[in-house]
Amino acid sequence: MFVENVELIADAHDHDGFPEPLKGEIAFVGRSNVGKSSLLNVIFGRQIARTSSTPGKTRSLLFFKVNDFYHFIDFPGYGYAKVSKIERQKWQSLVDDYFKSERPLKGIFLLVDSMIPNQRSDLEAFDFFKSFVDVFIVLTKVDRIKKNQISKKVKAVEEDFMGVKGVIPFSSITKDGLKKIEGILREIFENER
Ligand SMILES: Nc1nc2c(ncn2[C@@H]2O[C@H](COP(=O)(O)OP(=O)(O)OP(=O)(O)O)[C@@H](O)[C@H]2O)c(=O)[nH]1
Ligand SMILES: [Mg+2]
Repeated sequence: MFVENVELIADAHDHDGFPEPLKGEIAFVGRSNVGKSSLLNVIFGRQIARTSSTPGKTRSLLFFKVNDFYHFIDFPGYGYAKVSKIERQKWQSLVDDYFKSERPLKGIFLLVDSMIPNQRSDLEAFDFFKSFVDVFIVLTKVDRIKKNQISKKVKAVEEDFMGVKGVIPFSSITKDGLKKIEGILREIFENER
């Protein structure tokens, strides 16, 4: 287990809501409904991030304080067609606020749905995020696809997302991939303790 203790400490709708930085933070990003909050709950070992089958559940930046030293951040999802223009602009300005704030960001986990072809919105998000920090891609919901489909998807992601630091197939139901993700978290924070 990586997470020894966790607490939700901020639900930020803009810059003013961001908590004081700790030693480092990790952002969890991806399209609406891809499974960000579910992944965080598995990493935390408890149901603390709200999940929903309705896309767009997470609307703000949720800062979780982990092991007293780090923030793990649950980002609101992007790319959901039914979201209004105003909601889309809100998402953009929240993300801009975050990346302009010079937070101690150590890595990004970009979640990608393993069941669908590579999406333009994910490629665009990837290009943006990788200009700031190392990006790892988590392929979600692999419990829903066959083993040989998983390796095909890993290859397709490695080909399209140039410069990705790692691709991890994951399921929040079977917890496949959790050990690998915890290993990456340990590596990222190795020098931060
Ligand atoms: N089968 C399966 N379903 C999953 C998995 N992860 C998440 N889900 C389901 O997918 C839906 C969305 O999950 P969330 O974790 O709320 O997704 P999110 O990315 O936080 O969504 P937003 O907050 O709306 O951006 C829920 O119905 C989850 O139960 C998984 O690994 N396998
Ligand atoms: Mg969510």
